[in-house]
Amino acid sequence: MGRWAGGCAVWRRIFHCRPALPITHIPEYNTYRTRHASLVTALMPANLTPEYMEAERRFKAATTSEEKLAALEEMMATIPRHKGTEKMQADLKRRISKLRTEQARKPVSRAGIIHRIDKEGAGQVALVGPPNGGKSMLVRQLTHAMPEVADYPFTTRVPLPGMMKFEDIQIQLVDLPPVHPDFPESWLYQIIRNADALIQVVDLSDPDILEDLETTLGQLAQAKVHIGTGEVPRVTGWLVKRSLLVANKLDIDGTPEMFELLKDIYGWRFAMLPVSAATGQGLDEFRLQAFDLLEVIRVYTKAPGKKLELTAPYILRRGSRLIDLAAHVHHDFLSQLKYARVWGHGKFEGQMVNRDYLLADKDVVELHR
Ligand SMILES: Nc1nc2c(ncn2[C@@H]2O[C@H](COP(=O)(O)OP(=O)(O)OP(=O)(O)O)[C@@H](O)[C@H]2O)c(=O)[nH]1
Ligand SMILES: [Mg+2]
Repeated sequence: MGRWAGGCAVWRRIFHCRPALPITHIPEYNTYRTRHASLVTALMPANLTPEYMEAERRFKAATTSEEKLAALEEMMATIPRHKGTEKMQADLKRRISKLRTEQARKPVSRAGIIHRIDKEGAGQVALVGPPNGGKSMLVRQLTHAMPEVADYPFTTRVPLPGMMKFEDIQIQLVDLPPVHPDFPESWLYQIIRNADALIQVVDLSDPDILEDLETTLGQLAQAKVHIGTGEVPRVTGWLVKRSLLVANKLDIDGTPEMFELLKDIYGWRFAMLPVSAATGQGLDEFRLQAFDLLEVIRVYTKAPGKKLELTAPYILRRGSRLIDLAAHVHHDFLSQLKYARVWGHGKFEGQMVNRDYLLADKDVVELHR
């Protein structure tokens, strides 16, 4: 305030013209305070990323409500999560929900259908890859969804989500049409860009596996999506997605050798997991690694003095602190939280922690206000 009092003409004028009145009784001062507060929020460094700026540029250039919605969703996915952007996040949420409501009311036209998958559960993992790799079979085995599985390419034409159980939570898998130049639908890449993480599925029994893999990477690159290590082009609009390369059909003769070869060539670039959707081999590890890709933690709350009953956990981003949990549980906790007790990850047996305590997966927290 002091910095403003000296430099601001409005302030000087208010102060000099009516010095006798208590400051909060001067209407101009109150108007000024309100304006100043919104200015301060606006000036708070938002540290917006180039990806966000690119999505915003696409939002401004969008002509249809579908394009607008896709761009807004991407802005939401790429906006940095911290205090300085809270207002922007709330505003984005409001605009997304308004557009969704408008779209839900629109009659569906046959031509130019655009598909979108709303996120559910602890996070959304999209399956990408060449035709026939076994994406649909994996989704069939791991969820209750029933996508068509067939031995010809391009079986899947529309996206289909399914919920995969991992321990006590659900992760959303999305079965997609193949990522291939012959399926150039832009909505496919919008879904991929919007997903929280990607699982690239390849067929170890396919002699063209290396070409197929490069084709997938090429298509993703055209959509400005980068996966794995390696340099990301320094051009705005690129998104880096956490990913895992799942090498499928490990039940077929000769595939373990092919997996070794794949590791030699791409091991430096991608985290890899060999599986067989047909026999179930490696699928437990698939669940675990899909969870790991999401970079979230599960936190349980318990009422003071009550016995612990493990109910559905809160899902928070890795790196969240006690205060983030408090905000999630109830907005009152945000201002009233005094301390918490924590049980978890081996060394906490009900210790008192403060609001900056860094939460870990499976922590049990008793909030006190
Ligand atoms: N042996 C074996 N066959 C598999 C396995 N997973 C999938 N398949 C077969 O591979 C073929 C393709 O499987 P899909 O799940 O339809 O493949 P997709 O990746 O969804 O294919 P598109 O929809 O065309 O992109 C089918 O004949 C499956 O039965 C596996 O683990 N082992
Ligand atoms: Mg399929």
